[in-house]
This record gives sequence, structure tokens and C-alpha cells, in this order.
Amino acid sequence: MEVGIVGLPVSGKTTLFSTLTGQKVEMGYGGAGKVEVHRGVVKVPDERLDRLTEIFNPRKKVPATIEYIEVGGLDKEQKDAQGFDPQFLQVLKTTDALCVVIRAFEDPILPHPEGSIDIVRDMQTIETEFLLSDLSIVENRLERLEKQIKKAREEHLTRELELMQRCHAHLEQERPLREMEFTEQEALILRGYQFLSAKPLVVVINIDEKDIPRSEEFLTLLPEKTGVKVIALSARVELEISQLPEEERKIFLEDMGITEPALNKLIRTSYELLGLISFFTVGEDECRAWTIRKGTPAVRAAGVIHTDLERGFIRAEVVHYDDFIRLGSLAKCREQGVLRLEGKNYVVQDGDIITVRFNV
Ligand SMILES: Nc1nc2c(ncn2[C@@H]2O[C@H](COP(=O)(O)OP(=O)(O)OP(=O)(O)O)[C@@H](O)[C@H]2O)c(=O)[nH]1
Ligand SMILES: [Mg+2]
Repeated sequence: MEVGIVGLPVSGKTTLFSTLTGQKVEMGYGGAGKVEVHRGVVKVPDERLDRLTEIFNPRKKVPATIEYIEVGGLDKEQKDAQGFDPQFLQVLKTTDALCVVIRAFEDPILPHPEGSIDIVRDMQTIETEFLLSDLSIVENRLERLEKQIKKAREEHLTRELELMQRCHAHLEQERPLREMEFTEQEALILRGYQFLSAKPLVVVINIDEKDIPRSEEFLTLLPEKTGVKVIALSARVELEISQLPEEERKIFLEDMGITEPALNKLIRTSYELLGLISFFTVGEDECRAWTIRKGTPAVRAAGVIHTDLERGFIRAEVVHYDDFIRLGSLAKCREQGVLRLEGKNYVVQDGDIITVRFNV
């Protein structure tokens, strides 16, 4: 599962990427236009896994992960002022969600490409690029479909034509595809086109350090919509926090009056936006968070652990994390009947602790 980081030049994309991944990437003005793509795997912070690890004291703790990809800036000064570099666009399309970085910090030494700070304008600039990219794909497809239908009026073609016309009308009204509702079949057709405006979106408003106490105010500027989450943080401060030794980090956060880095919230939000949840396996050997999509049945979840577990699935022993913590041990959970046996079709819930019984 991949999240693509995108934004205008000098918005703090690379700072955010380095903070998320711990990778040291060169920062600074003028990075835009350089065809450079950074990728990194990021652990999803989960207090529940931390707690389970304390309790079971395993040799290994394995958190869930998601991947972030940073592509260069959207540089309107570039070449034919076409917006995104086509190479970047290609990378963005393959991602499952987008993270748009919007600059809200002032810095006279690093001028904003538009000459001023304006969160709403910048968000519109970027969303427009998504819409234009999608619109051109839809228009191409419409043209081809119309030609094909003239030759052979096949039902699947007319059905897709109708769908594309609907998307077209929506995009023409400057509205993103993620706001539209589709049947499962339609969604399947659309998936192949990798539309940018259909991807879930997390917007990071990159604020000044001095604005951290009033970060909530920034959120009112960009109201959340279907498939869109908004977070305000200071990428620079988050980078500093991430570079502190563990003990100092705690003190620093306390001084700032916050319980955890805003970055954690960003990662969790990305995970949720992707429609992902975690279930756990526990034991002396390892405590581990496994990633599945919401709605996954037990037998398929077992397959995420190992194909043998899916093939030879008999039953899953399931207890929810909250019940486990409340009662304190698996034995107690069994006694109280909250640790139970579930069959293949049981829909695994976020926070389930699972042991798969299987036979191959
Ligand atoms: N004052 C201030 N500067 C910041 C903040 N976040 C990032 N910067 C600075 O802004 C400059 C650009 O940051 P980058 O993270 O490289 O931004 P970018 O979006 O990757 O930029 P390009 O790759 O050039 O498009 C760097 O010098 C950062 O130190 C912030 O919150 N406050
Ligand atoms: Mg950069």
C-alpha cells in the first residue's frame, strides 16, 4: 500500500518524507524539476501493539507498515506550464492514496513560488491538476469508445461509455471523482485508469513552529470532504522531534503540551484512508500487527500470515484487544467466553487478536 506525497515547490515535501521514513534526503529550494523519486517504508504507530509487546515480552515486535513515495514539486514555471511532470504523474498514478503538502509557513528567505501564502489557493491549484489529468484520460477514452461502439454496439462498451460520460460531466464541474458513488462493477472498470482525483487524500498543512498552539484554526480553512482528511503540523518541528533520542523526545513533547508527534496521527490517518485495519498475532516469539482491508473474512486474513494457513484453515481463535486488556490474560478471556472460535467467513475486526488453527 503506497501513499504518494505531492505538493508545490518548497512546501516541505522532502522534510515530511525524511521525517516519516528516517531517510536522509537532500532538502532545499530548487528541488522541483529534478526528476527524483524517493520511496520509504514507514511503521504504523500502534499503542496496542506496544502494550501487547510489553505483556508477552516476545523476541520480536513487528508493526504494520505503509510505503510513502515523494515525487518532485508541481512546478508551473516548468517547460510548457503543464503542471505535473509526466514522469511524476506516472508514479503518482500507481499509488493507493495521495498526501498533499500545503505550505502555511512564512519564510522570506524561501519565497513561495506564487509570492504569498494561501492555503486555499494552493489546494485548488493541486486539485485542478488532478482534475485536468483525469479529464484528459476520460476524454481520450470517450473518443475511443465512441469509435468502437460505431463498429460493434457491445453492451460492455455502452455501459462504460455511460460511466465515462458521467465522470466527464462531474470533472467538468471541477469536482473530484472521489465524491462520486460507483457500483462495485463500475469501480472495477475505473480502477484500471488510476484516476488521481479518485484517490483518497490526506492534506498536510505545513505550519510555522509558532503556530502549533493554534493549529486547529488552519483546519477550518480546508473543510474535510468525502475521502479527504486534513492535518496541520510543522514538518520542520516533526523532523526535529524524530531526530531526538527517545528520552529527550518525551520531554520535548511534554514541553509543547502534546502527547505524541503529529506525524503518528498522519501515518494512522493514511492507513485508515487506505481502508486498512490491523489484527494481531501474539506469542513468545513475536507480537505482530497484520494489515488487511476492512471487511476481510478470517480465512483470507489467515492467508496474509501464510498461504498454508488459508489452505488448511480450520478455525480462528479470536479475542478483541479491548477484551484482552480488560481481562488481562488469554486464560481469563477463555474462561469468560470472550475468546471464541470463529469460522472462515467471520469478518475480522480492527484490533482482533487471532490464532489460526489449521491443518495441511
Ligand atoms: N521556516 C520553515 N521552513 C520549513 C518548514 N518546513 C520546511 N521548511 C524549509 O523549506 C525548505 C524546503 O523544504 P523541502 O522539504 O525541501 O520542500 P520540498 O517541498 O521538498 O521542496 P522542493 O523539493 O524544492 O519542491 C527547506 O529549507 C526546509 O527547511 C517549516 O515548517 N518552517
Ligand atoms: Mg523535495
